[in-house]
Amino acid sequence: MGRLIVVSNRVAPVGDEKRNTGGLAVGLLGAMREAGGIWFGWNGQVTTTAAPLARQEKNGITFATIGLNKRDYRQYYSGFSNATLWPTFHYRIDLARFDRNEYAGYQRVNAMLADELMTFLQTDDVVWVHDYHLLPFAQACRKRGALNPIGFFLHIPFPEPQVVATIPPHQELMRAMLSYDLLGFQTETDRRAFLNTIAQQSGVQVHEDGSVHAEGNVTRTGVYPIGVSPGHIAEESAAGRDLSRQITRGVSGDTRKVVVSVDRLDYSKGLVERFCAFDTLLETTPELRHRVQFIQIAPPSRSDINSYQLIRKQLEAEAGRINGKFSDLDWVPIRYINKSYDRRTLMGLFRNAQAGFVTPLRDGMNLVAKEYVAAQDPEDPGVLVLSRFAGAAQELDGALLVNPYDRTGMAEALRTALSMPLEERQARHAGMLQVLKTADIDAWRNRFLEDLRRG
Ligand code: GDG
Repeated sequence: MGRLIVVSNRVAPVGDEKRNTGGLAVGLLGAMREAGGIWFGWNGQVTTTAAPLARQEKNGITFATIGLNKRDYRQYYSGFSNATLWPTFHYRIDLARFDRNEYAGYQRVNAMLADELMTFLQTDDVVWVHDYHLLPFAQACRKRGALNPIGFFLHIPFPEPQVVATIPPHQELMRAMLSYDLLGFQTETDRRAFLNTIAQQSGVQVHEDGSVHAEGNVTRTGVYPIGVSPGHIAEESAAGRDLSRQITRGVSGDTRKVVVSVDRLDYSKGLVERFCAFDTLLETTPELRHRVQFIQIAPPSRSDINSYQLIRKQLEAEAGRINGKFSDLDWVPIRYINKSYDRRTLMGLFRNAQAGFVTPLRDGMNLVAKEYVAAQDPEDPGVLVLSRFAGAAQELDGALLVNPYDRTGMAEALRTALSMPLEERQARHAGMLQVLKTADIDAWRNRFLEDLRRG
């Protein structure tokens, strides 16, 4: 079996694996370890001068990383990737901008990464590329002569054709995606949207099995919902339970119910709408005041982009307004926290919370929803309140599904969650846990890699 080369915008930092690495990184590291693999991509640093590719080995995996200079970072990362593709793919064309120079930078960095890859690519290597930063990466590799199997997995949603069409070079981008041998999506909805886009905008033939035939090349498509490691999470949550109790004791007391949310601070996660829903809950259910504690953990992300600074300001204002309205000497309804915690604490916090409140406006999958379910005590589980617009909603049918644009509906679901009888909670949780165990992170990567290798 040839080596596995994983390519992603960001390579997870080497070391400190146990404490902080998320499920995705652990799943990918496992696959690379099995196949003697290489993880290749940006090291997260912005440099003033060009830095050569650095290689570091750990536990049988090579981390091959490179820095980006300021212009590349601005145009490729903050620009076209995160100010054009990210908002558009999350249906926020109101927040998207297009700048030709940024697009040129995006293409330039993809070409530069392909140049680097070619320096160590061997003929029997299999290449697995991740996410929207790298849509034209396979095309750049093919231009440089790579004949290897190259697969791509899109972690975020794929939008409807009319939305894709708002990106000026959309046809070029869609064509470039057809240089991949296999394209993986989180849900059937995403895959369908991609195939419709290709059929409508490129005039390329789409076959019934979901493959696309263009210029002598066949690109297969598939649905691979990303999963978690329920076994690991159960261990982490049991270990983190006391830790998280100590942290929350001061705020939750013994009788208060806890509602928890954890998201990167991103406008796609529906945080403002969620805060408003909590406001509505307290407004319409006075008996819950003093009795419920909402903990929102939201580590800042992409904070040099305007729309991210704006969402942060809006949230601070909302948290302040709601807390000002309802707080008492012994109770602050919303704990809004802009920092990150280690994984065990987080999983322990999930386990101690009676409701997981996961309400993105759009999300490719949403791992937090799955982690919340996996972290519960099966004997006394909490209830997941989940947006119907998260990919996870297509699998987690034991959740209370909500429309994140309907604050009254969200408040009602939260009320239902907080008063749900034990038997119903157990039944809903058992069904969802079974789904998580069957379609876990190992199954996700094995299915994708088997399909890619099969060719
Ligand atoms: C993209 C897609 C798709 C969060 N805060 C802390 C922390 N986290 C961890 C969570 C979870 C991960 O980060 C976030 O994953 P999500 O899936 O919720 O969201 P995105 O970052 O937007 O991920 C998404 C995903 O890719 C995978 O395909 O599901 O739809 O947008 O694991 O637990 N981890 C730690 N401390 C924190 O404070 N340790």
